[in-house]
Amino acid sequence: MSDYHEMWASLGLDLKTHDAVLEIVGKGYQDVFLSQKNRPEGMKYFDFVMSEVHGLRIKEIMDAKAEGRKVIGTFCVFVPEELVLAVNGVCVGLCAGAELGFEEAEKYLPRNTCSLIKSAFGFKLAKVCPYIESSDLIVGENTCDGKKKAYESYKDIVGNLYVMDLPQMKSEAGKALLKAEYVKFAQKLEEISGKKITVESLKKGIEIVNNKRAAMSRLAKLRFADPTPISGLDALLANQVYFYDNPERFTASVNAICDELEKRIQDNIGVAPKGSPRILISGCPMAVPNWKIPFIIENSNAIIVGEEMCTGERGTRNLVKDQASSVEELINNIVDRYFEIDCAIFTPNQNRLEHIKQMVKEYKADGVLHYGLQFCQPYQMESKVVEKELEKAGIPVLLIETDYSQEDAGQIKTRVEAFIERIS
Ligand code: BJ8
Repeated sequence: MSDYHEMWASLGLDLKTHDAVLEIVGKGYQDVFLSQKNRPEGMKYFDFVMSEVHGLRIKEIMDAKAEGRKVIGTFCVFVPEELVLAVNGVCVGLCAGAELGFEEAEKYLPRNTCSLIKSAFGFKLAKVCPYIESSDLIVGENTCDGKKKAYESYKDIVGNLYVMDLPQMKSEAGKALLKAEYVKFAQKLEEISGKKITVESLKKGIEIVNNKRAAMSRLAKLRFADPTPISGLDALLANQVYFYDNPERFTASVNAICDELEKRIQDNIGVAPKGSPRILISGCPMAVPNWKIPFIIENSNAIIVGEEMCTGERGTRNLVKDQASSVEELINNIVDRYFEIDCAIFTPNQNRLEHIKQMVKEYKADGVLHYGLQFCQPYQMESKVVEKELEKAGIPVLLIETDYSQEDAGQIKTRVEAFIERIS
């Protein structure tokens, strides 16, 4: 790896803490990913991306900024990357999956705030995230109460926060609100980039993101096979890298893995023996380096076959229709696609229940592990409804509530092992 210290210093990172973070994440990556057996060759690309996630990728982003392109940081899959690309911007995910800077974060947030929100504060306050520091605009969204209220303080810390309102109900009024917010966001992007969104530029943005999502769907479908050709950990990694990488290069790399996996399926090669217990994970998103639960599952002789999460199918399914002759019609098509996202902030949220059941069937899952972050009201509340609905359908469910610490890993492993025994 090249020496990027000068670049990190120019971004105002705390070099000592940042070096320590890279070392811990690098070690974790070795233990979790590189220790897996029989990985697809194509995962080498993702290993490289991860080794350079604060290096080469940030260098590329800085080069893009030098060319006048704007970097837009996001915390939610409701922020349409298509619009960012339509002004030739770069879209990056800012969610973090590690317990860092929490003490500082708790000066702004109550202790009983979910780890995802705390880490957004922690990473900023500890000055360890080059993505936050290189963002020209950070987009917050009024989703759960935690995020909505936290952005009021986050605004003062980052200084370049833009907040998007979001509906809470799948009604006509809700859809109209989403459209109004996307139109406003498009105007904001035009204002900061100095570029006008045209039919051509928006169609191009839609095409790039559709291709990225189509590649992820292709990868997901290959996991229907038994034996499964790729581990859940590696598939999750692709879902996480989805938020950082150059979209076109990412799409090509995922499609290359898919070619390899198709060959594996033909040759009956899998990462776990045929007939291994198959688990679907459902719930809150898992941001890098939050690999605790998948690591436990896949080191307990089971295999994860799908993710009903925003770092998974909730974030990548459904494409935007690109047939339209005006920017407004294209924005309508974007609204149609994003309005289908069944995040637990919506009430009621029957579509999510149907989607989980549909995924269980398609992926031939033997059981569902519902992952809820501690203090996450929407997903914790909904987990009870999910449990009831799945049990009614004869699908075994395990509800896990956890945070970013490793303290409960042993206890979770015991529960996961018992669950796997039950579904085997
Ligand atoms: S569309 S899941 S990315 S809001 S875990 S911060 S909900 S208290 S992340 Fe999300 Fe968008 Fe929905 Fe997806 Fe709040 Fe829960 Fe914390 Fe959460």
